[in-house]
Amino acid sequence: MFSLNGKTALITGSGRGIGLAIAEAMAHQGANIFLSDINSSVVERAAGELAEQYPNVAVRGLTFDVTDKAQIESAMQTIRDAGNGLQILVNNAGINLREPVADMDDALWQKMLDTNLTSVFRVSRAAFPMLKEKGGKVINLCSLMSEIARPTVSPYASTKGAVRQFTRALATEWAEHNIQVNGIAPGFIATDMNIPLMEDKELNDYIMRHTPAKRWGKPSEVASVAAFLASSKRIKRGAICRGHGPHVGGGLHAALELERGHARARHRGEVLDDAVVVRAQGTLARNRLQAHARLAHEVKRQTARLGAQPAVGRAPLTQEAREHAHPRVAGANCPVREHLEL
Ligand code: NAP
Ligand code: GCO
Repeated sequence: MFSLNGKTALITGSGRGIGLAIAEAMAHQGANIFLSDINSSVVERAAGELAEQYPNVAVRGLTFDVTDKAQIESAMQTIRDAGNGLQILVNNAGINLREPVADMDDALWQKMLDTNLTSVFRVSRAAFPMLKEKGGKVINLCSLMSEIARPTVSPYASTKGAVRQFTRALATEWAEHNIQVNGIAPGFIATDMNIPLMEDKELNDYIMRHTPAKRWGKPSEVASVAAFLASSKRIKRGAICRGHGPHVGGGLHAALELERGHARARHRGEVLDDAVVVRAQGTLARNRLQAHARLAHEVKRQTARLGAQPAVGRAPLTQEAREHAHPRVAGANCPVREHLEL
């Protein structure tokens, strides 16, 4: 259904992890693949294995550092010389060096900016002349951290937030060239990048507790979304997906969205649309409209009981209402909350 037959794809940072899974998924759909990575032995091994797995497509390994302009240009020349141009670019290469801001040196910050953000700009710019020849797709790896954060990931969250905005801006700029630009926002995916988290019992437990799917995501689950976004069917029609794309995180983003709503209400002690935020039953991933309907019903009950007029706008929660408020809203201690800024 989403054939990539005859298309050529470049996936940066695809010697392992999500990038390699994306290369496999696109080869499976018929695309010719340029794997690339900073480490030549990693990329040659991965390219050899992929070529064996998919003899019906052309697979080549390119060793280039996405932070090096000259190496980027040389890689693009190699792709140009191969003769089929380039129709799909996946800006996947990325790192996550975790450090509290107070202890961080400029070199670490700059390395994160160069690898996760500036590379997306430089590689996209270098690929543009080939992409616009026949129309194409750019897929940027954003992150759940494009929108939320936790301690020690400030450079990562900053760069992924910027990649999200860059994706949106580029989508508006390149649409006229029939190049669709999309982002993918994976949640917590089981790759080498996250070994330290999987080994951190408290954080791992928090992630599992707040992820409706109750497990770490798999690189292949991100890859199938990438193959869909790259699907040649939409290159002709002009994609319906543009700008910042799907979350792939087992429902964690949805769950945190609902928590965020409660946290904001608690933070401002605000009355929401005549509704005092009170105990909202149901799972965290419950559809917000259903939760609102429950809130409205509960408000009427509470208001009748308290004999108060439904307050509108910013009104502090009454003591009695607070006692009935959802524990998180009432400011109950939520030890894991300090991990994620909602
Ligand atoms: P990973 O397992 O650490 O793999 C990253 C790949 O990028 C590695 O092959 C690495 O090469 C390569 N790379 C690093 N710096 C490079 C550079 N300067 N030039 C070329 N290649 C470079 O990471 P991952 O989990 O697969 O993540 C892939 C992408 O998805 C990243 O952009 C990440 O931010 C994003 N993402 C990941 C998650 C997740 O939970 N895993 C969630 C959201 C977004 P080496 O093998 O030589 O180190
Ligand atoms: C971290 C993790 C996350 C995930 C992912 C979430 O340290 O919090 O590495 O950043 O990798 O990016 O979407």
